[in-house]
Amino acid sequence: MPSIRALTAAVVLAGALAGCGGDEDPKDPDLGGAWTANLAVTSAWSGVAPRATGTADISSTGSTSVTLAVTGLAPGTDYMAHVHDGACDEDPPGGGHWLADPDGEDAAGNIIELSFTTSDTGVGSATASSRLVPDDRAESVVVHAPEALTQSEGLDSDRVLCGDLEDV
Ligand SMILES: [Cu+2]
Repeated sequence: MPSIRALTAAVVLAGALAGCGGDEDPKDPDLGGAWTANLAVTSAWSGVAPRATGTADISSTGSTSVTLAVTGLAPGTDYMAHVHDGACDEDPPGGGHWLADPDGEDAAGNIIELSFTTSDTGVGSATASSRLVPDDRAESVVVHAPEALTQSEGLDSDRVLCGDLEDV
C-alpha cells in the first residue's frame, strides 16, 4: 500500500503534470492517473458471446474509482471483473490478478474487483471505489463469467472479456 507521503506526492504531481503529455508511465504509483480499457471478447468466448464488448475506466488520485459498462453478455447473469497484471494477448488473457501488495493474498483487500448482474438484454454496469492505487504492474481488466455458465457452455475458461489498460 502506498505511504501517506506517496499519496500526498501523487496529488501534487498529478496537478503539476496535468496536460504535459510526457512519456512518464501513467500507471506510476506516485502519479495516480486515469486509464481506460476497451473490453473485447476473448477467443474462448467469441463463439458464445460474439457481440460482447465494453469499456472500463479507472481514475486514481490517492483512491481509485472504476467504472465498467458492458453489452452482449448473457441476460440476468452475475459477472465479476478484476484489474489484472497481464496483457490480453497472454495465455490466459490478462494473466493473474493485480495485487496491491505483490507478496500479499490474492483476495479482497489486495485486489480491485467489481461485480454486476446483467439486464434481461445482457447489459451490465458497475462502479467500485477502492483505496488501492494501481501501479505499473496493472495491465488489463478482465470480466469473468460465473462457473455455472462457463460449464454449461462447455468452456474451460471463464474469461469472457479482456481489455488492456491505456492512459487517457
Ligand atoms: Cu479476474
